[in-house]
Amino acid sequence: MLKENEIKNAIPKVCAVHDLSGFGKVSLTEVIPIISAMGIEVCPLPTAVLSTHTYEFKGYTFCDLTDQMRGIIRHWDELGLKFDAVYSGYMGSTEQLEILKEFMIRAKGYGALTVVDPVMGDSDLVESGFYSDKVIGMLDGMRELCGIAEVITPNVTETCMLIGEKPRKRPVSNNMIKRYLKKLAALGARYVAITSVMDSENSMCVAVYDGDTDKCYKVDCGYVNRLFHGTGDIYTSVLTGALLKGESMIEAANLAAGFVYKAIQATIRHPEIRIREGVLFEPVLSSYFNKTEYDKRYVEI
Ligand code: PXL
Repeated sequence: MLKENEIKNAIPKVCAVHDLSGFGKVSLTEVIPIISAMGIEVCPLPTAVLSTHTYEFKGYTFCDLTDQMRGIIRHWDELGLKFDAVYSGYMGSTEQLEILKEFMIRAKGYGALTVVDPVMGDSDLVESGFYSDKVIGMLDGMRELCGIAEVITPNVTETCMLIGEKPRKRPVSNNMIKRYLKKLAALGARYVAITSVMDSENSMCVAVYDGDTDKCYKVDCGYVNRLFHGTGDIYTSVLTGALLKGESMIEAANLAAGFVYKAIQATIRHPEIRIREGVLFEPVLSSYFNKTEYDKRYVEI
């Protein structure tokens, strides 16, 4: 459970540090609608503006906003803004990691929840060039950020990069999952969720570590034999919103997995949607957060 903080906002405010990609749903085009639908205000601190995200698109535009980020933070400081959470994703440069580190340490100091999705790539995405030299160059900075954040949500590839191991052949055994979780937690985070874990030939889960109870879990995501794009940002958005609303780590992780599952089910009804377009979460948004009960998708491991 989150500790009491000294922030006095009418409704919780999340500062979302992500890029804005105009087409192909990822980052802010997912973070803003999802967290808003959970009754939480989103204040974007954009890292870059792109015409599309970088997976399976060629010739996309990329406008780095490093200098803007400094000015935005300065203005917010003048306004005396305090955030209930700072949640980061795709970063445009190593310099931005330094800016974010300082910003997060201050936010943590006044009681904000800090969430880092250390977006660096996925082995399935290597061919797109996303897992580039630039990304490799950001690894040390991402690792430091993961030491500052209370919640981190890497995928399996990012996990291996962060803990300095070669990505293994899938599927990943329970013992291996627990080892990954503990090694990630040793970087400094209290709560860890590893996304897109293939735990058997035909099952995908999110692996969760809750430092409050020292327990590890697997949360079932439902298996579909197809790659989906932008699901990591959807997952961490719901997780962040649910933690801010007072859910325990495992209940927040469960709620997030259920949302991604439903968005994927909505997407596969439209085979004309290409992977790079992202998933159809919009039809799920209006009803999902109004329910009072959710399927239990997790087991302790
Ligand atoms: O979180 C995924 C993501 C975010 N932003 C950009 C990306 C990607 C993944 O491809 O390219 C720009």
